[in-house]
Amino acid sequence: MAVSTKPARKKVVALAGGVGGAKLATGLQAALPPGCLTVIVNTGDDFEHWGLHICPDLDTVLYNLAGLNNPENGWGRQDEVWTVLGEIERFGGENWFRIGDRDLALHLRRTEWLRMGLSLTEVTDRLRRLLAIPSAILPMCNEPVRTLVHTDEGDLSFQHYFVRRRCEPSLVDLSFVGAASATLSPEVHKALNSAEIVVFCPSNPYVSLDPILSVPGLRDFLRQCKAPKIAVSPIVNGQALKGPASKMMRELGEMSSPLTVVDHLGDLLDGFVIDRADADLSDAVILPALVTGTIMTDLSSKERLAQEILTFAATLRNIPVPSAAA
Ligand code: FO1
Repeated sequence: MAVSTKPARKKVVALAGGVGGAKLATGLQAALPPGCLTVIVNTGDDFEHWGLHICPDLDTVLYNLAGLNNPENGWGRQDEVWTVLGEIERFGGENWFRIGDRDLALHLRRTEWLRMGLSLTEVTDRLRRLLAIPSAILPMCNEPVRTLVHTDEGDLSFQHYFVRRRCEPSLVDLSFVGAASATLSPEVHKALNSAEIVVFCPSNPYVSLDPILSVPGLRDFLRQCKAPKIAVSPIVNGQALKGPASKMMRELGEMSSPLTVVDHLGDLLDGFVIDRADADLSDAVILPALVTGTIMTDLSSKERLAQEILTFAATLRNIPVPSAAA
C-alpha cells in the first residue's frame, strides 16, 4: 500500500538532553503543527549552585524552543550580561559554572516556585508558557535523579566532571543516583501513551538518554509502545559533533561509531538515522536506516532533518506524514 503524504496532526514525543537534543527538538517544533510535540528532557545533570536549583538540559530546551539560546554555545541565553558573575567573583564565590544575569532570573524563579511546593513539571510548564513555547516540555521525572560519574580520579557529580573538569578524567562507569525511587509522572505517562512517533534525539546515549531511560517503567513503556521509535546518531564520522560522547565510548572500550549507539539503544528502536558521512555503515545497522545530512547549523537544516525523520517514521508504520501545514 502506498504511504499517504497527507498532512496529519500526529503526536510526536522526543527524548532529549544537551545541545544536540535541543537542536532537533527545535526542528521538530518547526516541522509540526503547534501543540503536537512533547519533549521529555534529561534532569540527571541538575544540581544546586549558588543556592539555586539549576536544570541545564531543561533550560537548553526552553531557550532553544523559544529562540532565545546563545547561538555559539547552544546553552545559556543570547545577548547575555555577566554583572552578577563578576560580582560573585569579587566576593570569592564559585565561578567555574558560568551563569549570566538573564539566565539567573530563570533559576531564581524556578527555585522560588519549587520552594513554594510546585513540582518540577509544573514549574517547567509555567516557564514554557511564559516563553510562549507551543510544545510541551517535561522533565523525565519530578524526583531528583543525579548522574554520578565514576572516573579514574574518583567519583564526580555530573557538572563537576563536565564543566569544572572539562570531561578530562577517564570514564569508568555511571550511576543515576535516586533513579530507583523515581516514578513516571502522569504527564510523561500520558505523552508516551498517546505518542504516534518517538524520536531519540542525537544526544549523548550515556549521560543524556540513559538517565531518562533509568526512570523505572520508562523502558518497558517504550518497548510496548506501538509508535515507531527512531534514534538519530550523535556520532558522525567517528566523532561527536559536540560533547564527550566519542571520548566516553573509547574509555568504555567501545568504538566511537553510530553502530555503538545502535547496540546501546538496540531493542528500543525501529529505525536509525545516520549521517551521509557514515553511509558505508548503513548495511551494518541491524535496523531500517535513513542516511541523510544530520548536521544542524540553522533553523532550516533542523526543520529539514526533522521532516525527513517524521517521513521515515511514517514509512515504517504506514501512517500519514505529520506536517506543520496540518
Ligand atoms: N557548560 C559549560 O561548558 N560551561 C559553563 O559554564 C556552563 C554554564 C551553564 C549555565 C547554565 C546552563 O543552563 C548550562 C550551562 N552549561 C555550561 C551547559 C551544561 O552544563 C551542559 O551543556 C549540560 O549539562 C550537558 O548537557
